Amino acid sequence: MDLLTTRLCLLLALTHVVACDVAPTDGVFDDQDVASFEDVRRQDGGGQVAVVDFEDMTGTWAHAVDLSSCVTVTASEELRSQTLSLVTIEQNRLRLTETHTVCQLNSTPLIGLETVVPEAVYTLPNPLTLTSALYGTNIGDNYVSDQRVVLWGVDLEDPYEDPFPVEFDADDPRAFDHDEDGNPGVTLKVGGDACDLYVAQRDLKSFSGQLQADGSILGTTAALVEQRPLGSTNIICATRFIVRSNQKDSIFKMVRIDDRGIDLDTDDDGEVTCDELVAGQDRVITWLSADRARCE
Ligand SMILES: [Ca+2]
Ligand SMILES: [Ca+2]
Repeated sequence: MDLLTTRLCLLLALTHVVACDVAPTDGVFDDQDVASFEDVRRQDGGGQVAVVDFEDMTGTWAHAVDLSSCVTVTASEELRSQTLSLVTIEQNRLRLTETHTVCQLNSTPLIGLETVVPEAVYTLPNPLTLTSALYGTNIGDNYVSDQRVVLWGVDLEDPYEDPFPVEFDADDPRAFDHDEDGNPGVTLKVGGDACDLYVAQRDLKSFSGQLQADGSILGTTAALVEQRPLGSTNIICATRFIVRSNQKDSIFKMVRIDDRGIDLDTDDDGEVTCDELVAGQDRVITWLSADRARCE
């Protein structure tokens, strides 16, 4: 196997997250005492929000997910998948209704190459709505969300409960050209121009954390990502890999970003946009670099 092929095979592992072993859970998160969270607290470029108030969270928030997975080929490597979303919250006592818009989606490179999810793909399912609950409104109280589901290139009657097809190809009536590029499913860019991979995917995540003194919510993410290849421009893209999710190093953070928060409305039009959030993301979270030590 030549070097490029080896690299591509490793890279393709990133796009075949078929066997994450952690199912989404409604359980209350109670263990943040791990190195990754200390890193985030220490490196966080954010500041104190204008108002720390968990009794009235209605407004605009940033939602950052820094998901860790472990890819084992010859050795175990960490992949971090980093999603930044804009969230509008409506609070009714201890219940929150959240509407999410994905603004940015990046993955850390593996051996210098990366898989790119085009903006035309990650902006497809917007907006996403889910509910979440507070177990109190004091610092240290818990926050737990329902599952957030994102479907790419597949039509399921019940996106949460229907089994994801095990055998699945481009002729399956449940598969469709979601990003309307003329190819089945959605198209991911692997290793620059080396390979276009067409996939169908279901991404289920739930979030849990604790209310922080700086007005943010910090916790972890449980993820179950199922993906099937529907075709590719290069035969080696058809190789299937298994990737293990790593919940203990998967971080979730929510920060208020309207004028009661860190105020990312830089043009003062009364609304925080995705562009303004992306420009100000260093004040929301410091994304971690991949570190194979987390996967040993
Ligand atoms: Ca397509
Ligand atoms: Ca604005």
